[in-house]
Amino acid sequence: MIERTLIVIKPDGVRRGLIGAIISRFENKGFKIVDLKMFRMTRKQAEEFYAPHVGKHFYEELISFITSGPVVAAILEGPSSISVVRKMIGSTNPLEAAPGTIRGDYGLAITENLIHASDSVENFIRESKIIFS
Ligand code: FUP
Repeated sequence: MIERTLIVIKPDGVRRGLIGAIISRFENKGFKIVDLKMFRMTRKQAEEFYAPHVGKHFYEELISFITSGPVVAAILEGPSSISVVRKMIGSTNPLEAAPGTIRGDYGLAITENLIHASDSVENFIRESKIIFS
């Protein structure tokens, strides 16, 4: 099924000059970029975005990291994009992410793990409203 998903290249990915390398993977795979935006998340946007994680031990660190510099958000379209893109980014912890995935190839830290991708249609709708509306 053709569907859309959201990716966010986090501040570490932008700082390290990996925007092109990361976006290329999705283009090379065949996904269409239907929207693209570089911006810095406000604290309010970050709190809405990460609302499901309120109260977790890493929450404050996550909010301060995601607002620490610009991010690049894109909406990708293609067959089963939500599950395929999740596979391409790899496990949350880059130390456990398989080689060949983005986190597996570029990351070593769980908070600074380079990229976010929506994990369900509901979260795609919720997250893309926060970023693109
Ligand atoms: P993911 O869907 O793979 O991005 O991971 P989660 O939604 O479970 O977590 C969101 C973000 O919280 C992760 F990208 C990184 C951060 N996090 C931590 O910093 N420490 C943890 O123990 C778990 C997640």
